[in-house]
Amino acid sequence: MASRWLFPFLLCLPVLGKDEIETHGSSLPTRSSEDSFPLTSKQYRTAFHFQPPENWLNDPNGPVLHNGVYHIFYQYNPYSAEWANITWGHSISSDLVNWTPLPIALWPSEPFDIHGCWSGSATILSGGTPTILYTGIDLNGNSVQNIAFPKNPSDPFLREWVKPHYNPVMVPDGFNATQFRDPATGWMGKDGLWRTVVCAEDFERRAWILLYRSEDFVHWTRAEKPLFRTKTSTMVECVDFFPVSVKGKNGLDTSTMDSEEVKHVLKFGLFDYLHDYYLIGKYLDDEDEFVPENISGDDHRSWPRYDYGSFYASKSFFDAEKKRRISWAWVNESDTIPDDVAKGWAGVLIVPRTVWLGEDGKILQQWPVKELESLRRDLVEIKEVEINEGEVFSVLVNNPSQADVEVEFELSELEQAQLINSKWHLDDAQTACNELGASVPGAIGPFGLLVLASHDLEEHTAIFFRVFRTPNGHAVLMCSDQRRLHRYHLPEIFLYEGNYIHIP
Ligand code: DQQ
Repeated sequence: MASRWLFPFLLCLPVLGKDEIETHGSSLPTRSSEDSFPLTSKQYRTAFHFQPPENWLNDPNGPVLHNGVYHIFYQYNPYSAEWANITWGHSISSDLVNWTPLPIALWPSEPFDIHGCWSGSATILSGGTPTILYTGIDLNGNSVQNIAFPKNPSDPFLREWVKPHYNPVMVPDGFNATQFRDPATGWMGKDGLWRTVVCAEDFERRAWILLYRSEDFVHWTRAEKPLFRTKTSTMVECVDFFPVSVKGKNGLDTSTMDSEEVKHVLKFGLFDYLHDYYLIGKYLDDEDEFVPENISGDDHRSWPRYDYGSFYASKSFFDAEKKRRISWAWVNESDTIPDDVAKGWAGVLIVPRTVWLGEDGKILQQWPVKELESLRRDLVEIKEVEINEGEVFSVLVNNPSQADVEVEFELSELEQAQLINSKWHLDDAQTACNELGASVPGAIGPFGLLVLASHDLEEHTAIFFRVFRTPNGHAVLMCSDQRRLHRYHLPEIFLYEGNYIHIP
């Protein structure tokens, strides 16, 4: 870490702004949170993140690149801004930045999906046409897996989808019939058989990731051995299973098999915690066995999170044109149901990210796709500002509810950092973020950003850091805290979040 200044300060990006930059001591121009935009204001819609023109969105489904067109499907309520009447919304793009909404791809209409078309995936079959596997909630309220094909495979936008009458193609035999869902993108083994995995729960409420095989992608047989099982949560959701290269950032086709140069990632959401976790390991395709390397026991608290904050139900795909793997996820950006209904929308997707295996082979790395840089304009550049303890440096920009911020903090006197002790929960950053918050003073920190802040700072989201000494070097605790949002209605687990970054 560079050593220059000690920065026990907060940098503030307010919600309301003019086209100017102001530096203040501890006093800021007053404007109370009461003056914020009305809830229904378009100001709160996103410009960088994907969201449908109106109504409710949750999980990203079946992302795929087909003939130069990116497709994103998503769990969508066409009638209202609350979770109900779930269909597959559909949008397309040529650059992952500008999206065109298309007609809904899958509607509940048949006995095998009449109560909802839930999450699933797209797989490009041997002829080059994407095929959808999705969960249907059937007439009895049970979960089954269904298949759907493009009605006209030569339509460049794949606007219409057909659900063959022979559905369902997988049923929850021997498992809890209401907890069986989210089929992953298929891959083909060296034996020429397709595989997919599906999340399930047994009658003791333990989570399974079931493996299925098929010759034709239509007739599926469950393998005796699951790909994975865990007791750390009840159901798991939205499984994603994909290969990563041990050399460099290039993504790999989902059917890339076991070799010295390939590891596999098994990602799933834990239903009890609403967070996505991932395991890295070797997939021995002869035996269809996945051997995780980065975990030591069956306890999610020691497993790596895919990301922090409101991030769930992620789903990746291989971009064969640019040789990269791209990941999407759902951000549960919502208020109370009446507020969501009043403003007419709820839920966005993360900005698409390229994902690859870090050099140490132990963690995934992610970065927004390059195309997003085209959204950058009205650059505000501030260099070398020194701010003293307790001060706030305020940056007021033109369209302040959308900002892409790059900030570097340089710290001096790292030796001042407190030695970490059990009080700071080295293994449990979330508890540390909660207990320390943004206001408990420390030797180094808290310092960081207040974003979406009202001028009086009554309302804000804090993203802040603390530096500790550890027996092996330093640890930076990174936290976000949304407890000062004016009208939040988030589950407690999303309100404060954090992660320790270890620096040798
Ligand atoms: N959302 C879908 C399910 C999935 C859950 C229903 C995860 O298929 O398990 O909208 O957010």
